[in-house]
Amino acid sequence: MDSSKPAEAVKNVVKSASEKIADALSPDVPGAPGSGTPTVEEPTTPHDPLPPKPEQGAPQTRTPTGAETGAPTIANGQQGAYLTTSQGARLRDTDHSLKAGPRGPILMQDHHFREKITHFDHERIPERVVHARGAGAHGVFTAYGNAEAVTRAGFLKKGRETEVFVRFSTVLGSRGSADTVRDTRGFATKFYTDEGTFDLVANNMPVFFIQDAIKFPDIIHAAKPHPDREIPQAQSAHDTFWDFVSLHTEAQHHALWNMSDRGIPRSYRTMEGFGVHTFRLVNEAGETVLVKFHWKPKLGVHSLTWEEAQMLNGIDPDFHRRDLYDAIEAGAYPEWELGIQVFPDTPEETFAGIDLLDPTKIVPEELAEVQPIGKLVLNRTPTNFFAETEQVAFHLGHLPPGIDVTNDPLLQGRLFSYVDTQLTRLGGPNFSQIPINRPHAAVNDMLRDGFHQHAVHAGVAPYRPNSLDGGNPFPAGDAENAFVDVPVTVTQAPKVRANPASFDDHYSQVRLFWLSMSPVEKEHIIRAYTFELGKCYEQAIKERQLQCLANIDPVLCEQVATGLGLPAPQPTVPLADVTPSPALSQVGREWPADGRTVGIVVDPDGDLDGVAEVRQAVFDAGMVPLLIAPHGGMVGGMPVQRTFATGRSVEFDAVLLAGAPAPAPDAIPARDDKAGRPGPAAVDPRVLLLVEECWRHAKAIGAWGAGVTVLEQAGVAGTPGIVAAGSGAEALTAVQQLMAAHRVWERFPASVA
Ligand code: HDE
Repeated sequence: MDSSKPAEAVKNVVKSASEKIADALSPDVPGAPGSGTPTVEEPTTPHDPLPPKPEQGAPQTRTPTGAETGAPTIANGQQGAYLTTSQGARLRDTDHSLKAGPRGPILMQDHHFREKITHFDHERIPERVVHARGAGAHGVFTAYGNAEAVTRAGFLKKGRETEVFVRFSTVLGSRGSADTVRDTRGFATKFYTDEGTFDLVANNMPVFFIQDAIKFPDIIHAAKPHPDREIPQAQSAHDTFWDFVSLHTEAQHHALWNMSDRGIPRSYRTMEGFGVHTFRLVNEAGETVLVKFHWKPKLGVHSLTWEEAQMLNGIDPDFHRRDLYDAIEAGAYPEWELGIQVFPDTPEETFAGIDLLDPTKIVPEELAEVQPIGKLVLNRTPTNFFAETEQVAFHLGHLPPGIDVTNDPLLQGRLFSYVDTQLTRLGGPNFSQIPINRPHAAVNDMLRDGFHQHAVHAGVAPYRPNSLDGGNPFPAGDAENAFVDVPVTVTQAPKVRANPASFDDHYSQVRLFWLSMSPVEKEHIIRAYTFELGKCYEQAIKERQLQCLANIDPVLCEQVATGLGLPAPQPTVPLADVTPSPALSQVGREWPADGRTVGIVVDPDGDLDGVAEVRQAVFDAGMVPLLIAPHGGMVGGMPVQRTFATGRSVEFDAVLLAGAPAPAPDAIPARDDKAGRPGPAAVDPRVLLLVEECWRHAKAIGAWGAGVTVLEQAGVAGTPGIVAAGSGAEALTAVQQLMAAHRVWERFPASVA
């Protein structure tokens, strides 16, 4: 061990960072846990901490008050080659506590023991009361410039690039819950603009359950697990949720979105995002417009099937975060366009008769086009999940000059809640000084002291007016780009606990959403309601929700009632005469397949040259090929990523069969529940199961050579979306075309119109 040459030692233990980057550029599947390649033997040579993986990013090294330091981001991480105390004193041993003899009690004086255990005892912080489970990534937002006419916000000026951190989340489950539950998803973006941070705290659904923030504890208490047994985790298929939403009918619109395919996204990369509320923009001239924010994914909006979602909860509960990080690592950077719907800022605050302050309503895109104003690219994964994804703190009041709020009563309540919640979750009022939350703009706030104060404020006069600090800091005016509180006129009115009458319509837009769905999407919604209400215990709750469904649409109500074995009630309100909005449907268009996963079933005795060509072609198409073989290790010089024992259909967007592998030694057809049909088979039964599941989930399946016989044995040959090709290249081309539509729904004619 040569401790005088740590850099040299690094080389001996791990590949250098540049070699690793070269590796990452060569076709390789994502998922390597670290930046070095470990040796079998335990390393013995001290060296500096390994560099982050090439795809990892970290918050800039700003000071707590927003100044650039110029230090590399790894300066925030561990330093040096030797183990130290938190004060930097080098330690001789961390495996044995200091005892009164080898068999004696631990000594009170063991400061290292106490420091290590005490810190460990306090590693957890309260999880978010909602949106506890999330995954974050760094990226960059580039403005197109066309919003300059309506807002003075500098980061929306043409060509401006702004660093961002995005956190996606589920709402209901705890931090350890599964990713693919049926739920709304959070889509929160922190724009580190040079005029102050802007947080766009959005969801993947454009409406919310309630119209007034004071109801938030009610809906969340109803949707969270029952207080006595704490079940079910991370889902709405239970009595308290349906009890609340069937009584509080303004929740019906959001409930329908949750029951639609939007509730089970294929990926964070294939979700839309919505600011929900109406915001107010103000331009250089002081003119205002009202807007709704939209995120449009480059890959289109796609979902899992319900069976896939359920299977994934067991097979890969981290499916969405893995997909996000693997896509970034593979270079298939997730992309969205930010768009705005723009409405005139009239005293009524309505558009086409729709109340813009009612968060249970949308404005159909056919009535107000979504105008793209910039592009978001996520291109770096976090270096440390806790420091970044867990400690990031969003707040609707983080607004730059040019963006202001409206009187939406939900938005107004959120303006209070987000700071309040961070005080407990992040342990005090200085959460803005945590590295991931540090602004990229100069901070001069006169806020002082408090737990975990990282800044070292100079000056003696943190008050205004003062003369002792020469009057600093000074209020800014328009010329200095001060934040604009738009002087909106508030109509003289009595103080009341009441909603405007326009908030009373709870059904017309729910019907609009239902009627905008394609037949296959309607079928999924019917099944989702039937499942969720079927999981409720109380008959009264099912009947009450059926009444709500009758007020949305008779077909929806009848079909769900049939599944529940209950009579379908008649509507109690006139069915609204609405114009469907085709933009709400997810099917019927074509999208790129970047970063999608293609499983390739390999027979070690089959056409391995063909497999190598197809594997490369999948890489070249910007997708990730995973070889599925009877055993691990290598096949034909290629690494095997999944075996028949470890792989499962739900991981793949499409499957290619490059052979008809015979049953492997570990296949036990008669009793292995993964083995599929019993009895002697020419093909490994788990391959047949894979094909059957992919077929049921409407995925494209291609085969060539001996692989074609697998299609026949699985009984799927000749059905829509099944490709029997003459070569691997031909099979891949056909499968790629099918993947553009996401699923082969023609395989399953819908039972409703
Ligand atoms: Fe939130 N919400 N929310 N919410 N919300 C939180 O803030 C709250 C609402 C949303 O990844 C909490 O830091 C109230 C709508 C996202 O860190 C909390 C109301 C929308 C996230 C809170 C709402 C959202 C949160 C919990 C009713 C979509 C995750 C932890 C007025 C537009 C952010 C935290 C992240 C998180 C309160 C309604 C989106 C408690 C009171 C509507 C994406 O402050």
